[in-house]
Amino acid sequence: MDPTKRSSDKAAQDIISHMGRLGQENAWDRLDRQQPQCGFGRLGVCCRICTMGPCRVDPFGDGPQVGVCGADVDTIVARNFLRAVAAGTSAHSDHARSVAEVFVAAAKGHAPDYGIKDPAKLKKLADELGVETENRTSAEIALEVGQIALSEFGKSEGEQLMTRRAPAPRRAIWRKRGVTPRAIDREVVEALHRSTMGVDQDYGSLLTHASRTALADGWGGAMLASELQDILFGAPTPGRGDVNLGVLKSDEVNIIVHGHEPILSEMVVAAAEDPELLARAKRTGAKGINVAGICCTANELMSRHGVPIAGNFLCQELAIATGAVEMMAVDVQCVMQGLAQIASCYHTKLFTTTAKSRIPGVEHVPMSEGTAMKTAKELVGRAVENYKNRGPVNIPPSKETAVIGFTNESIKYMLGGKFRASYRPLNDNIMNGRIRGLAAIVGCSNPKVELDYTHTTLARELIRRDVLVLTTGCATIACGKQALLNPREALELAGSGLREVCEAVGIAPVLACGSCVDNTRMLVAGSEIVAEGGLGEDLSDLPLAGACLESISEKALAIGQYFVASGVLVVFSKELFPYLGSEKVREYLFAGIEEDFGGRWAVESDPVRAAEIMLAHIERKRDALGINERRERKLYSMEERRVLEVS
Ligand code: NFS
Ligand code: SF4
Repeated sequence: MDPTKRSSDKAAQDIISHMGRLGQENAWDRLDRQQPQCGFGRLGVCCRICTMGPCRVDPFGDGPQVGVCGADVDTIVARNFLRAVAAGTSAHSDHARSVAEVFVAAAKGHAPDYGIKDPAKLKKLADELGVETENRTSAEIALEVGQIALSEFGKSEGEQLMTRRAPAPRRAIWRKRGVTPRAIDREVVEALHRSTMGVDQDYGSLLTHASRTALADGWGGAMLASELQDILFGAPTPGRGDVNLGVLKSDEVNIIVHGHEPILSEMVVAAAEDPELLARAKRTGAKGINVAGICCTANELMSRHGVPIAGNFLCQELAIATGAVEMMAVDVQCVMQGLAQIASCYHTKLFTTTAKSRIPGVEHVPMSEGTAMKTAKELVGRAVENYKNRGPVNIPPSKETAVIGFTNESIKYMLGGKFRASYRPLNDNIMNGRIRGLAAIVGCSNPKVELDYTHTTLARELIRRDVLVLTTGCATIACGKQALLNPREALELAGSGLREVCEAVGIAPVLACGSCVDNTRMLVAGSEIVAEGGLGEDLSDLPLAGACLESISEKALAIGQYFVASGVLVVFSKELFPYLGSEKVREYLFAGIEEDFGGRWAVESDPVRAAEIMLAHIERKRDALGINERRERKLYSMEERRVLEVS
């Protein structure tokens, strides 16, 4: 076990070694014990949808080529792909539904601890949804907005309302292909229905429905989650915070909130400021109460409150193994069951908090909107009480300062100022070539890949070549740990054109845009960049590409698919894309789909080569836009250039 092969980050290496010395198991060890992993599963060629199976198709030709029902390899792989997209969509969207429920409860006055923190954003969303705002209170507007949002999940007719934000040519493509998403739940249910035994057995139509399902996520559930969270908890604005395990404090009560829904974590942060609890903490000998986040909850909290980030997905067990965590409260998604095991090796109290997500042997403290603050105080109180049980601690010293909290609105504001907030300066600088294009680096951390290595290498490679990087999810945290979200340090690595623009407007070349549901901020930003003019008519015209090279989750696949169906090139690691067993599915996802939607998938595990693929795509888009000409005529003198710049 060589910790430098497991993580490119020093703090994680330290704790991995520490756990190794103590014989404590983590995700990397469990991955080792799973070797060799099933080759059929890795290619997506096995099916256990019905009890005539499980069936598997021999990808090398000697064995069976169809399942008992006669399903061929294309059907089997396409069904697996569709089911994963549907599961990912269900996760983001069920998260959105919880937020919408709290939103409605808050509007009705049934959730006294929550309120409308961003009335301006509420009004804007209300206008978009056709909700009357004149002479009405925020609560009245919010109630109607919340009810419309809730009906987006199960309405019996009509299309997803947020798709109206997409450029008109994009909406026309969706209509032509029959993939404009209807009710979110309906698309997920239809995905399960189509992919059950004996229904849709055409890989092409299965994959088309994967687009529709994913669009119900990106332009439906996930987008609503971001919108409603911003209104309830306040839209993020860029601010500073610290990232990495070094944010844990040796002399304070450390609380970690982990998961995805800010419903829980917002309250824990507020409860940790309670004077009575702080006094109790002091009485136990602690200097204070320190709350830190893991996974997407961390992104949500830092971008709204500057709460420090302890780490991304693979750091959840490591954080506990520092011995310094009094309490970890989890809600939904990306919470490893292995936490229960490692928590039992330390004094750490682990709590599940939502009815949807329980772990055997872990105490459940249900969080409900009506009594949220009371429950949060109880949780913080339990952490404070637990401080006295702490044994020796081993907190790695590493942490980096990050600027985080970029949104569609705040990027425009940074670019143009309060009164002229606009994408114009960005479009102009893409057109004049100082910025070559935009890249999204998103997603998870996977023990099959050296922790944080591909996200950060890709980010460095892209900014060096004058591509402005937008990042979300665990990739954001990876960038944060390696100082790429620190404008001063990251600008040193940026190409001269990008650097000049970033310095002029005061932003880093890597912009942290929030959690995974906030990928939808990029769709909105892209649509507004198109509307600003000069860079084509559709999202697929933009010099823009996305990558997720450390993906673990079905959610990442749903995100990838809605980017592709929105016209964007998306690169995943080859090893982490278990749908390569069918030649026809490969041909469609890597090429054919581009004719349908203007976007496509690519697989590449090496981050430098992935950057090349993205750059080639960006330059092709620039060529098609006709904005590369000026750069090619290199014979202008400085004077002539100045004249050109002014004209
Ligand atoms: Ni996204 Fe957030 Fe991280 Fe991956 Fe999991 S936390 S929703 S799925 S692992 S980025
Ligand atoms: Fe096998 Fe077909 Fe059943 Fe899948 S659906 S398990 S391929 S018989």
